[in-house]
Amino acid sequence: MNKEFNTICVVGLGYIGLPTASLLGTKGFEVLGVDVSQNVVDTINAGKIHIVEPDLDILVKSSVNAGYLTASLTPREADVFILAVPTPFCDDHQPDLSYIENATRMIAPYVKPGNLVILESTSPVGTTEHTVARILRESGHDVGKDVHVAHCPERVLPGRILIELVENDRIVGGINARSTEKAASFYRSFVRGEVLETNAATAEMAKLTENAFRDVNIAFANEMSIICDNLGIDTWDLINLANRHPRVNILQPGPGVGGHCIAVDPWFIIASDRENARLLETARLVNDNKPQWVIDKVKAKAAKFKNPQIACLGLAFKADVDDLRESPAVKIVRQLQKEAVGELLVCEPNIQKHPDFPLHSISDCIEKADIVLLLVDHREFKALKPADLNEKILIDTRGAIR
Ligand code: SAJ
Repeated sequence: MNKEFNTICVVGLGYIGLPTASLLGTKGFEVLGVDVSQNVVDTINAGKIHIVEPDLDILVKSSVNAGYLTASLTPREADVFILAVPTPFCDDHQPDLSYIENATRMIAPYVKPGNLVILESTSPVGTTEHTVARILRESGHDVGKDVHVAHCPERVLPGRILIELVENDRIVGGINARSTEKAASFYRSFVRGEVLETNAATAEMAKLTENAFRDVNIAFANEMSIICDNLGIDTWDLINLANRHPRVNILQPGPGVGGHCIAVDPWFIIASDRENARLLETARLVNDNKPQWVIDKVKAKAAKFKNPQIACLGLAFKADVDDLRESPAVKIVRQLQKEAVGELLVCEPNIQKHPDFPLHSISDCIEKADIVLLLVDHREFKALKPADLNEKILIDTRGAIR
């Protein structure tokens, strides 16, 4: 165990903060997790979890039971502070930094000389310096000398968080060389991947670039899928064939791009240089318009029935997770419901219930449906065979039933 860092305060106990806090707890750090929600705090202190992620329950339970992880509404003194709060965008796609500002203000009174403050939240370029370091300076800290500040973006994939937290290479960028060095040494104490050092702005941009890269590539697949559909070509066959070229690797088309990352982060780059971010903005629009294309397709098929029964398979933003945030599937089902396109039979095997849609079993959906709309390639749906859908109209937005 690194003597320099014994106590850790993690602010924000969501999809990144909680796995990070509990992982650190199992590595022998003394961790305090801070969240604004009493319910989240109580749940974690009881050794339980409020989100679904493979094996996270075991990790939280063992670190809480061993006394290495506790949760609280307020921070306390620590060697390292990790900020893992959301960075959404406002209506005009401008980044909303209020969570980062509030979290920094919250920890400022507990920070002391020698401490390390790490921003893990995905952030527009300049946030580590102009928001986190600035607020700490305004609170009287000698930032860069006494208090070290760095950005270390999280890069874990929901569904594989606990593996990727340890295995992924990490990028660490401090507001000065000493901050970078300190933060890198902290991550090296528990990460198996390589820890790569840079400055704060490059670390911020690296994270945004990774997600923008993926967004642009998914937009390419989504655009091709629409063109292929118009030309009567099976997109998935086409992509499989094109991907046999040694330098081509096309991603998978779908009903749109969801989640809290890929559909959000490119806007942070666009907001910083709109004039030049032309490809990025177009990609965002292509992906954001894909749900409407799916809705139009369903409506065209539904028009052939008097009272069409439409099975909507999946609500999550991607396969085999329970996360419905920014899910294109939810957007599509909501719109179909609003326009009363037919009788909707919704199935989402990863959640117990939904406030707006009664949930049905797969077999119930398939049995009653005239139209089967596959929205998420959950493993349960991929097990379906074309023969199971005899005489039904299949709209498979993920190419899952082959
Ligand atoms: N999607 C497609 N086609 C594809 C791949 C994805 O339509 O070929 C869709 C998914 O269905 C989903 C969305 O894109 O709606 C995003 O899913 P994802 O699995 O690509 O990514 P996320 O949002 O779960 O996690 C991403 C990851 N970033 C990259 O892969 C570059 C993860 O490593 C980041 O840590 C995470 O964003 C984050 O927190 O920023």
